[in-house]
Amino acid sequence: MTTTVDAAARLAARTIETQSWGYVSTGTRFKVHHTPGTPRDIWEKIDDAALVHRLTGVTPTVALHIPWDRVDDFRALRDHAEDQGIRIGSISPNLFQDDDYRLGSLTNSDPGIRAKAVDHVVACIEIMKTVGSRQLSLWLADGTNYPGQADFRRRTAHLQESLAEIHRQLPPGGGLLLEYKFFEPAFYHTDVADWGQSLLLCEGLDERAKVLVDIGHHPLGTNIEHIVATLLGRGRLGGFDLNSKKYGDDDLFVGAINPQETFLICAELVAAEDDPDPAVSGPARDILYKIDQCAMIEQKLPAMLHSVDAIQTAFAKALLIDRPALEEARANGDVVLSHRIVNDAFLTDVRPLLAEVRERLGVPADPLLSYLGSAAPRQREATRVGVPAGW
Ligand code: PSV
Ligand code: MN
Repeated sequence: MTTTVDAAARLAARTIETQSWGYVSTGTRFKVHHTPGTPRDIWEKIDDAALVHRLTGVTPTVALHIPWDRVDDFRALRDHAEDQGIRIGSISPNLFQDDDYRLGSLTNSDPGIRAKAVDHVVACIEIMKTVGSRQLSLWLADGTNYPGQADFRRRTAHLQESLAEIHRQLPPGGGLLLEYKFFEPAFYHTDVADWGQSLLLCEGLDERAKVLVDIGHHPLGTNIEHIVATLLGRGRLGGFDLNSKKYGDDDLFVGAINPQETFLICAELVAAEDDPDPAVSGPARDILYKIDQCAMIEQKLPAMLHSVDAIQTAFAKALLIDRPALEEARANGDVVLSHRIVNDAFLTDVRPLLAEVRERLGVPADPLLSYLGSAAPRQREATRVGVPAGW
């Protein structure tokens, strides 16, 4: 079993990436509600990401989405982030908000539209080089709405070819993370619908291409921790979009609906990090933990602080699983005891441990309450007048 001192050190070193679009006004197709203090542009989104890092000590990078976060001078944006103690993290291209992509982007049967989509992603790779980003985080909205609408195999072949072209342009040390989602906006078929399809496409490239798991992108009841373990076993789990869901791709904050699921996913990750086989532990220690949530009616910055805390809570519990006892119970075929040992860790109150971690990091013991009790919320509301940023 990991001692609490080891656990505190590991928790202090575990970093989480927040996302620029988590700080702005988002909503459903019915209504976008604005909340006071919302950033008006990418510069203010970075200010909020930096504030979250100052309060938590564990969120040193912020993900960008292009073109939502496009600026004329990305070097200046990089400096703006670095001046405040954070860096720009993964870059997400946007292949879903251009009329040309109505029938698909990288899968489109029109070579001109495929080339346009590839060019956009390559432009994002150029941004990666300027800002010093290591990961291209790619999600495709491509799919069809009706049976008969298109040829599945031909679309997959186009996609594989487009990905190979993109992959060749990655900067040294850069990786491609391919996210899957089983529906929405397409309702009949999605070209990268599940982890297996994403893995097959990644295996058609070299080891720098890995699968990204967005927690909300699974049918209800899916055993996500099993998917995570499968990908870890292949060394192809590259990252997460962390959030939670009750029904569809709800993008609620992390752990809100099923904290046990978050914990069980973390348990697989910790087990892989500690695996004696370096082919498993190596890639497991190089995973991007990105938040991908949308605050629809709630305050955005507190929602982000809450998610960071929920992720740390789940990892803290996972680190407390008594592994030797679990191994023994499993070896004895003791089903009830095996479950009991894992559940004991889940039921442990890790708030004192997290307070210790935060003391090590020199940040408030409770970042959310500290923020809410500070002058920052009112300052942000007073200074940020005008139109808040959205999608
Ligand atoms: C798609 O639903 C997704 O999860 C992708 O990660 C996008 O980049 C993000 O949401 C945009 O909101
Ligand atoms: Mn996502």
